[in-house]
Amino acid sequence: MPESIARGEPEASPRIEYELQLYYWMKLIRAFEDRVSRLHRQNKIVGGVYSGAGQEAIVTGICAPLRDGDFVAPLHRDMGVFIMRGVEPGRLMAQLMGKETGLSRGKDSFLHGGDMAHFVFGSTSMLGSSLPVAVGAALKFKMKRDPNIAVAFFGEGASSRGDVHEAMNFAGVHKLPVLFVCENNRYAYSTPLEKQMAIEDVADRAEAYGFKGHVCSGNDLLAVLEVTERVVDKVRAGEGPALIECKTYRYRGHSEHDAALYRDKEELIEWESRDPIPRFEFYLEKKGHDIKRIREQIDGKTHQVVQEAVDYAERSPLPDAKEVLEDLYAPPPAPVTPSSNSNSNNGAR
Ligand SMILES: Cc1ncc(C[n+]2csc(CCOP(=O)(O)OP(=O)(O)O)c2C)c(N)n1
Repeated sequence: MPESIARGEPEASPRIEYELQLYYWMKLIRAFEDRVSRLHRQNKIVGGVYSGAGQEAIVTGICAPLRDGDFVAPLHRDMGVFIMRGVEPGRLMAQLMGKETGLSRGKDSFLHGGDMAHFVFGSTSMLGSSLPVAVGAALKFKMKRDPNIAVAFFGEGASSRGDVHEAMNFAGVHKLPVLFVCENNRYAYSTPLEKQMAIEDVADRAEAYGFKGHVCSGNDLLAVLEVTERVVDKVRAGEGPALIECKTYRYRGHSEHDAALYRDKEELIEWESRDPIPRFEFYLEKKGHDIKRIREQIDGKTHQVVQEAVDYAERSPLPDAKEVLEDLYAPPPAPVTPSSNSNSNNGAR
């Protein structure tokens, strides 16, 4: 979309075009998630809805510098990762509505619905268990000398789980190309940060596993982008894993059924005043853009994209009951014959 905005600005440089694209992505993710929250109230969504509203700068700033073929394991709050990695918004919406055209053909809610065509692993119910999977992908990249990297998102709540530590330890020992991203939004469901961990920064844990931890404001797109661009280059160059902790806040409850009464209203207002979208608009305006015009154009476009996604999902059929047992298991591997086995280590696996 921003290419067309830039057409009215003949002097636009690739960097300006890129920044407008980032703005578009943040706005699209917010519009998509807000619509999903409304659809949930209309009883049109299957399963829980975990809105990432307020955390768009993290998903955008982390995913923008990635390349095709990089493996990403999002957390349950990261619908934006799918959008950023090129999954069609209509298919994502169909997944949320449990339709045949969704990522898992109507067999799941948003949780577990990955899209390996775009190298996006579905978020797992079991908190933190996607990190060892991302580390496995990174191990494969290293063994095959593939220049891709793996990215694993997790919350500060998940960081208290054993899987997370095992994954980081293994990645540190083997210097794997994996970026760990902690979206620290201060609450794990109703558990506040200080009841979750005895230290201030999750990033401090990285050092114990032999790599660097970085802290940035997750509500400042430019801050997330700056540290990600720098760190991703090093991870890709074979310098081993890294951890980026983004300090942020979620606006809505843990999920749509949670009124979040355990939070102080003042605290929410304070964080809303640090919203990543107006913050980036301020930056664009100071750089000389006509932000009112850009906002209008982008709002029009994001509304259209989201509406088309909803229309597509609503028009799509529910899955046929006959398919209920399809796609549950990977096809069995081809049988190993003595001749195809001749190079193996006495058949040992
Ligand atoms: C192992 C495990 N324990 C508990 C839960 C229940 N649960 C689901 S989400 C959540 C809070 C997660 O907090 P955090 O990891 O900080 O991510 P956030 O939801 O804040 O983005 C909890 C406790 C779970 N799904 N898995």
